[in-house]
Amino acid sequence: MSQNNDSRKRTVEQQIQRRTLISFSIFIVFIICGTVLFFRLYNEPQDKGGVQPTLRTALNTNEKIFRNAYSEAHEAKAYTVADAVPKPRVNGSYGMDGTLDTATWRMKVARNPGDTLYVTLADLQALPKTEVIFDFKCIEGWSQVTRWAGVRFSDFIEKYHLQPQTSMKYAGLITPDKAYYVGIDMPSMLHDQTLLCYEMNGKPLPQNQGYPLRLIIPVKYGVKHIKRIGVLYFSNERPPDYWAEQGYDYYTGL
Ligand SMILES: Nc1nc2c(c(=O)[nH]1)N[C@H]1C(S)=C(S)[C@@H](COP(=O)(O)O)O[C@H]1N2
Ligand SMILES: [Mo]
Repeated sequence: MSQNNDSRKRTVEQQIQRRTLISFSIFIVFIICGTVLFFRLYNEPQDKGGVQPTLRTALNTNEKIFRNAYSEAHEAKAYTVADAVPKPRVNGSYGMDGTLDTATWRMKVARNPGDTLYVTLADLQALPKTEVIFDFKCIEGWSQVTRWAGVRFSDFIEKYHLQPQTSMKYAGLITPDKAYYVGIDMPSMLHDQTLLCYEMNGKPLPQNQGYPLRLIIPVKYGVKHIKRIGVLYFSNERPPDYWAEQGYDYYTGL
């Protein structure tokens, strides 16, 4: 009887030992993996975006999952005029120095190498006007319902016969002084809520919100809504992107 008890006791002790050993081994494996990953990241040179290739691979994998999970035709939720805030917040002023004069401003569209199209504000206003009211989201964590109008990017492409250019993978946009720039995948550019925008709350854009022309692209976070567009071009390579170079995700889709 007592022998039986003893052996049972030992079994329990053995079990405890066994479990302790397993937990400890798992712990060691985690420590080793963590250390290996740490030194790998530590020694890895950063890419142009200041991000190590291992982390960039993770960001790009996230992008693939996002792209597959969200159909290209999905619409950002639409709101009514009454939902829109009267004085939208101003955020970001790179490439916005001084005031812009539309007497000399043109949007330069790099159609082909050595073939540039110059588009005035009046040219754009002559095209059909589309209004978009949506929840504008900044990566910094704020959002607000805002109201914009302009020409749908896809309408602009059609009227200016730029369909061949849209077979490229990306569009790039740059401020006139080249200080702010974004790159955007073509399906998002051609989305029917994406605007070359010249009005906010039924009035011309204020200078600090992109006068005379900005991008409104509700399927993306605020960073991609470039204010004061100077140049539009097309590319199969990812165009340089201001915030992607600071380590943010390139796609920044919603
Ligand atoms: N030229 C330019 N466009 C820009 C920025 C900027 O710094 N410069 N900031 C971006 C960011 S981070 C946001 S959230 C939105 C803000 O637009 P708003 O000032 O109209 O609110 O503009 C985007 N477009
Ligand atoms: Mo932002």
